[in-house]
Amino acid sequence: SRARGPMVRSVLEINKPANTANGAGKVDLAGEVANELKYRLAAPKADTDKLYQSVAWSVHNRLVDAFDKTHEHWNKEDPKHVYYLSAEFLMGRTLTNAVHNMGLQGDYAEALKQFGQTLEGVHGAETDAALGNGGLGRLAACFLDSMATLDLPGWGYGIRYRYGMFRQAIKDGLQVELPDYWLDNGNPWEIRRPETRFNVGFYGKLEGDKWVPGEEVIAEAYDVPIPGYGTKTCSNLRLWDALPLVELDLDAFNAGQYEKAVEQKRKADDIAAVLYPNDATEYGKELRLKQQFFFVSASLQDTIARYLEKHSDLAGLPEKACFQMNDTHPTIAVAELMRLLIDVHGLPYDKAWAITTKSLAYTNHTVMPEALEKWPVAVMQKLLPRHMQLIEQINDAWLASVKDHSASKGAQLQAAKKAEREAAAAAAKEERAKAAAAALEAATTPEEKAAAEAAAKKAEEEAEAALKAILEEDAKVDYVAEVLKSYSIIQENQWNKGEMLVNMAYLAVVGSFAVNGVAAIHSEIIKTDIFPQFVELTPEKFQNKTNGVTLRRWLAYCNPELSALITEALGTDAWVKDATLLAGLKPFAEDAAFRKRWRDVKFAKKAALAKHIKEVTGYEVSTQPLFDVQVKRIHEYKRQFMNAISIIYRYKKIKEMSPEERKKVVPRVCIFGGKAASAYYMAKKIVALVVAIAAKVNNDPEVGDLLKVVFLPNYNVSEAEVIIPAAELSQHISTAGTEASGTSNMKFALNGSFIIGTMDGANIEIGENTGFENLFIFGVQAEEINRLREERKDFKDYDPRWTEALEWVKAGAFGRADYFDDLVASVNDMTRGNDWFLLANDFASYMDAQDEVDKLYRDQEEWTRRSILYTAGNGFFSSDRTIDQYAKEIWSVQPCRQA
Ligand code: NBX
Repeated sequence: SRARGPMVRSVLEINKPANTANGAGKVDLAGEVANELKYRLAAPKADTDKLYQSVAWSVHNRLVDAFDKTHEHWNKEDPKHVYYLSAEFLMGRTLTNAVHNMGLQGDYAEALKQFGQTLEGVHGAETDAALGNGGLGRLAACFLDSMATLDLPGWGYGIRYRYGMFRQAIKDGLQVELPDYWLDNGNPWEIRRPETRFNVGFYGKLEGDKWVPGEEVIAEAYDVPIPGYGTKTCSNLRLWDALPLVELDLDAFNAGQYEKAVEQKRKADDIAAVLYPNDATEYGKELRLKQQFFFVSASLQDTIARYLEKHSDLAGLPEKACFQMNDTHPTIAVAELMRLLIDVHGLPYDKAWAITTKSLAYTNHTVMPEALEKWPVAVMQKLLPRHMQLIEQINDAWLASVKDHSASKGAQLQAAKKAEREAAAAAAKEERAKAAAAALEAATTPEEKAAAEAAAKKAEEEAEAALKAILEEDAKVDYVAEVLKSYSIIQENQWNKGEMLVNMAYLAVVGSFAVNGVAAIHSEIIKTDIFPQFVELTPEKFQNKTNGVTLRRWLAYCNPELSALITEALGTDAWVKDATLLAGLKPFAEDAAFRKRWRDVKFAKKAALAKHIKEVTGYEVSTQPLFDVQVKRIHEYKRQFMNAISIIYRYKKIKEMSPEERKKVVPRVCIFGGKAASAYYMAKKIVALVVAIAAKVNNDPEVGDLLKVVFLPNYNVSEAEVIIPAAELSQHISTAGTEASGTSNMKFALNGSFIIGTMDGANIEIGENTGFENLFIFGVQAEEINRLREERKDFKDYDPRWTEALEWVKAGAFGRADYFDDLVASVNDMTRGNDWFLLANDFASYMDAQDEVDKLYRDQEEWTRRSILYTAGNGFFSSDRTIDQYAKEIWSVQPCRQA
């Protein structure tokens, strides 16, 4: 049970709340829960839902105590803070996490007994806070947990979306999206701060440098306390809601113009209404830019106001505040910080620029060109005219500063081009000389000799003229201008000539003192492919910070059974805070009795998942087969389609086998989960295909338990907490060079799941930590991708297994042949220049790797031995390690701990 999780000293002992402590220093939690039930909820009876809410409100009180003490302490000590600016925080549920982090699980378990309930029992009544799309948002949530646990003064800043990530359902075999109204029952995890409000303007006009906004809204703060693990520190996630300046325009109302009367309110409501459900950018949508500016402006105003309560000179801001920009979404911060310093606080441009570039840092999470945000100048000009003006000024100053560099680089390029042309001409000349000599040799008569000589001379003259012409052409190319253009923050849209765009990543690079990628390979790729020209100038700016995950949520709390076993083996639960201690499990891999217990835990988690599968899909799966999982956003680059095609092939072969052959098959349950962005055409078809495969395979009596396929709808944080501990194999099979890091790969590995994957993202570092011999690595490497894209062959020239399975889909084996037509064509119709992600190319080695999986799974002792090595080897991927690196190498923020 969850109560068997790691124990920390209860914050009730550490932080005795004055208001609820009775004479003996013991808090009557049951009484408090009863109070919440009666007075806050006015609930006639304690059903699970009401009980959850009462417990949550009681925990809220404990959080407020810890929150207040922490902020009192930080306020007194005035340490440097980091502010994590992120459009997304994918928090999931809070109750279990908060109770365990504060060490209150025993106390609340005891209290709940009086209501005939358990903590695990009420846990499921909580709705996920799904204010994020996927990896990027969940990373932000893990970072908050680690910052608090490490006692680092730091806040998250974001948007309090009223609708989070849509809920996914499957209807008639297709994905449908349902709204996520997560605030329906109130939210016990937030504190509204009506006294913390800032105005944020949009539109309007410029009078010289002075901006007169045409629309204004109020940003109002909501604080979400973030309790650290085993510490008194409870930090803050501040989320902004948008309110109108005027609820109701009375003049309009009295004039009978009711729509106009509420127009301001409606406009404000739109801003914090809904999370954009794309995990790759929404091109040019004004409301999205409005959201970004809204939360960035409020957060910067808030921080500056707090700074000025204690200090008078804004030049000192970088010693007290560092802003980490989570991808390009908050990068309008570069212009907004400049505006606030210049327009509001009266600083000269140069001083403001010095402060800005010492305070901002930027993390890149993607190399996919379509996800690198570029805002049309026209949209920016309309919505944020002053910011556009400042961006132009920043760009001009920036380009002026790289002028000399561009001049010499341009001249170098030009000289190199000339040398290249001349070398080619010289080589051609040599060839011609040889040919001429041969012709002369072959000529027998004087006439033939003369003709050969004349021809050679003519060819020579023509070649010289051609070279001269081409060199003249080259000389006309303005290399210096080309180089300068490559540095420009404002650039022409390559798909729509004439439209100018603001490249937000470039703005971030120019405005930041540090730029980092999220895994070793990714940080190299951003240097060589995304920002090479910037690396030339300031190589020291570019860093790597390999992602991590919080071991609290992703091991200790989601897998209390495994945690208990680990704690018993290590003789301590200190690994929850010091993940390097997991290495101490290595010797236990050699212990047969320990392996048996390890297997028993995995089996129990598989049984729990099987039960869940039955509840949500109706499919019955045995707990004996290998549980093979791919859960993540649905994307072509993540190649769920390749996994699906391999399952189709497996299915076809099983059907063709004799009963004798079938006995040798390693049974599998193939589990998928993930949302397709609502407008992502191919991704939706991939979901439909998996659902269709499941419907066919699971109802085929010939196949039975040898193969089952499951699409678990509405993959989210809470689903992940049930799925990940039960996985034996997990798939991280993106085309090499496309997945920046991946973070679920780390969660699976820590829960003892094997990885089948490509040399991509953090898979590589997981291989280094686990031993590559323990991973099922396949496919080509990132460096080969460009060449292979050029060389794509007809699909019929690839692995025959690939062709066979695809043809079967085309022939309608899973129904909807017409509907799947485009999907199949996307990987096999070379006339359309397709298979961009090289599925066909990697399929053979993928299938070979899958055969290796089956082979190893037959040897359960060896399988278990290596499974233990996954958990033992991957302590490196704790977000505590990641955050420690950010704090030391980027933020210069030190822990500030209460005694
Ligand atoms: O960030 C993800 C990457 O794809 C993962 O490889 C990486 O592990 C993770 C954390 O670093 N990126 C991601 O989740 N992006 C988004 O969710 C996203 C959301 C909105 C948007 C663009 C991207 N406009």
